[in-house]
Amino acid sequence: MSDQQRPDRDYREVNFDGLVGPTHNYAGLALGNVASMSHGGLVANPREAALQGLAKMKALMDAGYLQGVLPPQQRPDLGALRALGFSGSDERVLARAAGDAPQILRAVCSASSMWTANAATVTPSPDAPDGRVHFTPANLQSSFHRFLEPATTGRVLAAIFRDEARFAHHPALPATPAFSDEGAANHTRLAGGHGDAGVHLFVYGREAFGWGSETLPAPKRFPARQTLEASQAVARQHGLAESQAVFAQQHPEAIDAGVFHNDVIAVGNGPVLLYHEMAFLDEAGTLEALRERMRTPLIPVRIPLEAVSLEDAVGSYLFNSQLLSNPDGSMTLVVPGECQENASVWRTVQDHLLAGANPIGEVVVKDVKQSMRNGGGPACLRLRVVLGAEERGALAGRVLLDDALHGELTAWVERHYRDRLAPEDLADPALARETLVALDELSGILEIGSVYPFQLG
Ligand code: SUG
Repeated sequence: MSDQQRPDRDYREVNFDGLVGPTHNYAGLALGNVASMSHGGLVANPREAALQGLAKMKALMDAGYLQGVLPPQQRPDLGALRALGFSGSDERVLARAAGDAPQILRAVCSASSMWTANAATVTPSPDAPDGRVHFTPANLQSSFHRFLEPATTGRVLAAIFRDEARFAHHPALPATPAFSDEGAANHTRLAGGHGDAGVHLFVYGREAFGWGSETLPAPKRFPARQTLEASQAVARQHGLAESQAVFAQQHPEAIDAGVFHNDVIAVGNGPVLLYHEMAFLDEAGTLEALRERMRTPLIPVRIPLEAVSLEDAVGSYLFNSQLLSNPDGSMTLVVPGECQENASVWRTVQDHLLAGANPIGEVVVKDVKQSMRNGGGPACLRLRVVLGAEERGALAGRVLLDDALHGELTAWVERHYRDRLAPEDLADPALARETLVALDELSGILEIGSVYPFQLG
């Protein structure tokens, strides 16, 4: 579409953060995610988790960034338990699952939809041949607890981005290992400004149809969640041409060190790609492919292994930061508190990032510890959607944060959330009832209509 056809030049990034759900807990569900594996069984504080998330959203809104919110999902997912053969009343289903299969009960209680970087892959309208914004919910088939998300995610996205003239929704890819898709956590759009034509960097961990070839590099310890075939399929759905997309393999050693998504080792914004030396298997080839396609010079900001070890990158989540554009052309990096607690990482932030020749002019520290203990940093908690002014005007529901909505959501959390949730509490039928009451009220606050299974009948 030409600029003449598209008068709307005011493109801005809206970060849609996932509101942490009332069943937030530490279940040790995610193989290859070091924080999740080491914190399973701890007592969680869902209220604090949700308030930490809301405080981050409010701080970014107050700083002038556009902030959106996505609702949590219905948990415990009793429908999933029934599909697995647990029957009888809700109380009986929960009791039997708790007795016979406690790990399955934990999975159907996970509040993992808070990590909306895994909700979907999004292509903004300037890059799509039909001039619409394209969405594909991630199938998240790598783990059972996350595989339960895409159906509701699809309904939520369709409810908010409802206007078919402006928004296109694709089905999640087939939920099978060959098309394992983890959404925007493995996707970065690089462009001059948000409204300029972008190049899409898709990062995958393994090739599905390459078996038979002994030489294909793959992680040895932990699973590679994203496949090349999945990334290619999403690019195809969205109509991206070869000249708009780069497919790069993640370094298998990084996956084995706990980098289960690319956004644990790299983050891009505008023309800037902040990445660790061990992010890509073929670093030089990846940068070259990006440069060939981009219409503006790429600004790589490379952090060498000698400055930050893989262990420190994974422990601090330095790269799971939000890199945000400011009106004066500078950028702000929103890092988790853990970066400040790690001496070599904090030194790198000062010496390499702030003092370096790059647009990053400010580093803001945010405390999202409740989420971090499950391996979710600031960047995991948000889905980036670049939208023009008219597209923002076409959003349905009340999902763009302002002071009033922030106040209502905070009061809602304080009314409904527990401040202590241990694994054994998940079988409590009162918890299931509390969440339904809370979510029904929330869909009213957000004005998104009926998106939950219990509302659909
Ligand atoms: O998929 N953790 C999530 C964390 C997702 C982080 N997202 C991004 N990097 N974009 C996961 O591994 C742990 C749940 C538990 O163990 O209770 C969990 O699912």
